Amino acid sequence: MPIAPRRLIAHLDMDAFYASVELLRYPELRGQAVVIGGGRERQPMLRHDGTRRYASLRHYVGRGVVTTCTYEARAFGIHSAMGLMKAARLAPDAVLLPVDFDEYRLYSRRFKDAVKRIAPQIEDRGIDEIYIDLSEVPGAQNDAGAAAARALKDAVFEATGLRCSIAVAPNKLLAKIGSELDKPDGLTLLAEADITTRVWPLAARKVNGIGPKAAEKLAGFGLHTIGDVAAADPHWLLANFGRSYGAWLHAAAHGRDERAIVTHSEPKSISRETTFERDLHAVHDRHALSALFTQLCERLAGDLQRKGYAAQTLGIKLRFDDFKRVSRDVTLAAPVDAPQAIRTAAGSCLKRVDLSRRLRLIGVRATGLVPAARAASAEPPTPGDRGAAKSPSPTRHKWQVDLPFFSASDDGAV
Ligand code: TTP
Ligand code: MG
Ligand code: MG
Repeated sequence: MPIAPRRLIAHLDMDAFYASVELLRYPELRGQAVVIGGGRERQPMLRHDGTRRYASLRHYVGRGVVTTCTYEARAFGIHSAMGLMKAARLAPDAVLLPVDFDEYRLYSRRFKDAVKRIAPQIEDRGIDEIYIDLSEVPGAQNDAGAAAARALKDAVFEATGLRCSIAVAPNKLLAKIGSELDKPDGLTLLAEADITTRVWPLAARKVNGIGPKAAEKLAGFGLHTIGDVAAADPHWLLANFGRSYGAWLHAAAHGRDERAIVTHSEPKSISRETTFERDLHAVHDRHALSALFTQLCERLAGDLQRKGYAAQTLGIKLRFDDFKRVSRDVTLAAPVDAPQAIRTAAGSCLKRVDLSRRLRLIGVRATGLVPAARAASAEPPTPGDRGAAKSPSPTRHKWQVDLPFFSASDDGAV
């Protein structure tokens, strides 16, 4: 019998993710303290001479918080969730940029796709982080995953221009702790033998699963570091933190974690959206808009069919030239996955919106997903529809960005 390979689990987390994506389009800000947060009204202004004028933190008035910031801004003591006015006191000259989730989602997808081409076993943990099972990646067993991790960092940079930090460890718990040890642009190998020296001195809070409340309670007993928790009597932990959490605390502090990489999750929604390069008007650009809308519905149908789902509810999302957002949806009598049925349903939503302003973005979203097999009796797919699902990605229209996003936790934040 072949021996099972040693588990090599990596955790990858992008460095200053939203801020780094912004620096790709505003490279002149590299090296500066840049804070992401606040509303759209702080869009950089293009001057006549082609240079840009950025909002600085000093003029900020309001209750907004820092979403994230560059490492240069962190040097002033600024961090995520800090009030922008407090941040302004620490670094008045820092540049303030608004958040642009669509852009971050695009880069999130790009870096994950780049990783998957090298190591297909990944667990999505949110917009900027993933676990990766390197156990069976060729060569990884020879050097504890060092070369594979280096290759992943290079592939992410190649695909996105962004840096990330990776740790490789025997399990998810240690990998997650490890990826923070050498940020930014880190590559950390953490073995069981390193637990006492590298993990035990860290604050208990660094364990993913010890939240602020548990950390406070531990501190109340004088347990501050992971090592303190590891040294505590396991029976005492059970008595004070409950059987299940107490036992987990003991195991976690000793770096034990058997959880597998979860590579699949059922999607809650599948959607397609397009941001136009110039804003379009429902009447003046009717033909272009109608063709794009139909194309989006066809692509959504292709996505649904490829993934094997039919949708009970179809919705649209629109963003106007003043950045106002509108969404509408409709729940159907039977789930659908055919392009024409999706176009009809989405079209009925569009009729319920005042379209007097120009549009920046249009999106179509399928929710209430059911496995297509269960929906098949409601609407048998035509051969043409299935053909569309198999065809490669259609060529892009020159002024269109097509962003598919496929989310297990989409909350319909339209
Ligand atoms: P993080 O990975 O926690 O932070 P980061 O990528 O900005 O920086 P680091 O180099 O330390 O990893 O979060 C990823 C993104 O999630 C971050 O860029 C912005 C967003 N975010 C919030 O919206 N609110 C928050 O409180 C935090 C912590 C992050
Ligand atoms: Mg990050
Ligand atoms: Mg993260």
